[in-house]
Amino acid sequence: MRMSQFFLPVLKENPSEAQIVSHRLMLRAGMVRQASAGIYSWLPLGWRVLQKIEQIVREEQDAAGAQEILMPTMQPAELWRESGRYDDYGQEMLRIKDRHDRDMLFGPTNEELITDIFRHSVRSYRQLPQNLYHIQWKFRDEVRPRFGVMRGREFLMKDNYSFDIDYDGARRSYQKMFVAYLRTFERMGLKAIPMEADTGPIGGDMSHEFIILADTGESEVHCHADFLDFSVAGDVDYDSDLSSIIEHWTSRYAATDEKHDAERFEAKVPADRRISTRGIEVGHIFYFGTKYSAPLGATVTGPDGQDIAVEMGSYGIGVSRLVGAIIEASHDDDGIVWPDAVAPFNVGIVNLKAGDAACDEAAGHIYRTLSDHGLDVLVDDTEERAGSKFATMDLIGLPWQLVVGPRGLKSGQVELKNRRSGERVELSIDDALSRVSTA
Ligand code: 5CA
Repeated sequence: MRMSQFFLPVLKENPSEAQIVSHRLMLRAGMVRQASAGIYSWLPLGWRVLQKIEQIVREEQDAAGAQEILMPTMQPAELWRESGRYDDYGQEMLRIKDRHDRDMLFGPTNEELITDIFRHSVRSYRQLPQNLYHIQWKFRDEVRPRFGVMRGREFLMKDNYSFDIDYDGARRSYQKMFVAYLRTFERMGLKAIPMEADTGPIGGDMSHEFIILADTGESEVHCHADFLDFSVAGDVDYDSDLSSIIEHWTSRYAATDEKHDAERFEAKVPADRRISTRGIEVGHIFYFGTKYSAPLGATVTGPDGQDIAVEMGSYGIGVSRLVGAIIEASHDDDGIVWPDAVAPFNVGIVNLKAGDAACDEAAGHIYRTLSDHGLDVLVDDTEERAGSKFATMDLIGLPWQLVVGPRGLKSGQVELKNRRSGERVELSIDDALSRVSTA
């Protein structure tokens, strides 16, 4: 992509409405634009990141055996009356009437709709287990939408729903998602810590929130420092017994404020290993048994011919919130520092003298070679001053910057900068290309 043609409305000044760094940087880097309180348009740079995050989520869901579907944003109120949540959900639910005066709503979550799909499609225990997910916009009319995409009113969520014949099956489905979540967040360069959590309006009796530690997080959290060294990398066989992974990740104290027990915390965690800070909830998983299947009549015929209400769980990831959460976890004074896996482009080429034959030729050669390697490349071919080009590259946070200028080219050299470490080296074009494409 050429910067001269790219829709990248960067802001030179700090927007006054932004209270936290991720919101400020997303606005400054031209990633999003607010349409109304808590509702955003995603511009090309932001949309690219959102899609990369979505793709990681999708791949890890697929690997864990979930299947992708797409449910609508608009839902009929009747289903929510069947579960009893139509009135319970209160003002957070956006209620709409269609032209026939029928009550509709913009889905804040999908337990009812998926249970309706299930009860019309599955009859026998032999068709279980099932686990279906979608990545779809949700609407919650939050009292205080704030911090940009972190607490929006319209936001993108991956939500999935598991159906099992009994508690043991449901527990296995829960464990698979627990592990899939650890892997999903780790791939994005995040340290997400599973913490025992309250179930809130979703209900149920087994629940974990996945929390990124950050001063700007909305909830207070307490955990053991050992978590910072935990990892779930490597192959996982989802058909094997996952209990040992779950035990490892629940072996240390970790709780959000609602579940925090200061006495237990002090008893279980040595003083120098206690972390009490704030956190961002990027995922939340729930087991709630027959809370929806019983009232909605989602039953299957069991082995003995009796009807059984299926055991369910639901699992959410805040896909759009993750864009903000990743920036909170990874930025410096100059701008965003994208982890490779979610960067909007892998490499930015700064052509210091656009229009100069040698510079254009070298920048074009580098661009084509890296693109052929499957990397996403943005080339700054504008006539901006060098200082402003560098500032924009740092602001938008691409992992690698390759600076092509007339002076260096005389000796066949370009400058390669690593955005995260700040390290800069002068290299031949070939060496720079192989360094970036093998990184
Ligand atoms: N049905 C369940 C799981 S599928 C559910 O709705 N869970 S939730 O309410 O915890 O939401 C799942 C995730 O969506 C949260 O962990 C959070 O990361 C994200 N999320 C929730 N509310 C918002 C919001 N207002 N803005 C941005 N992201 C949000």
